[in-house]
Amino acid sequence: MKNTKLHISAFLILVSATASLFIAGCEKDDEGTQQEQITKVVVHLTSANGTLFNEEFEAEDSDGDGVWNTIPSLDIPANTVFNVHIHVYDGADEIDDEIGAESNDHLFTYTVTGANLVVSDLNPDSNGAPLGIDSKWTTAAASAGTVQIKLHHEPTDKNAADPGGEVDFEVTFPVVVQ
Ligand SMILES: [Ca+2]
Repeated sequence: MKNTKLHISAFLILVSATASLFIAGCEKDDEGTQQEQITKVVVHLTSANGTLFNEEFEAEDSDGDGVWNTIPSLDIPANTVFNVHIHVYDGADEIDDEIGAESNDHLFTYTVTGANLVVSDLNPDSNGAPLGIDSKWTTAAASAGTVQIKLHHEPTDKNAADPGGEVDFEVTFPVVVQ
């Protein structure tokens, strides 16, 4: 009987210790939401007109230090409209849902250089300001350049040229419109 009681107490201590660890891990920092560590970003382009194009491009930063191991070239057809979604990973975990749940604290920005590509229609956060995990990409004539995709954390002004806040990730993909 005594032994059973001891076992139960030990079990309860373990449970409460685990629970505290879990709560600490999810705790918000003083500023608001926790900054993410990003190890993989996948750009998923689907042509808006049917099945012409449906491809994922994965950039990897295995240790999440912001120096990328691999960045593929986005080779995409000319004169095409795409629906684009960005999948974001922290290790094995896809964190798109977390970003969606904290949509007011996040903003994806897209800076195109050189290529005939326009990024528009960033999907909104829960206040109606841009989030941009989903967007529309429109290509024109064949050309080459880059697109820099940046995830801002707790931006101070989502509509400013420099939205402020911290950067969860920043990756520049070569783009070939062909
Ligand atoms: Ca790295």
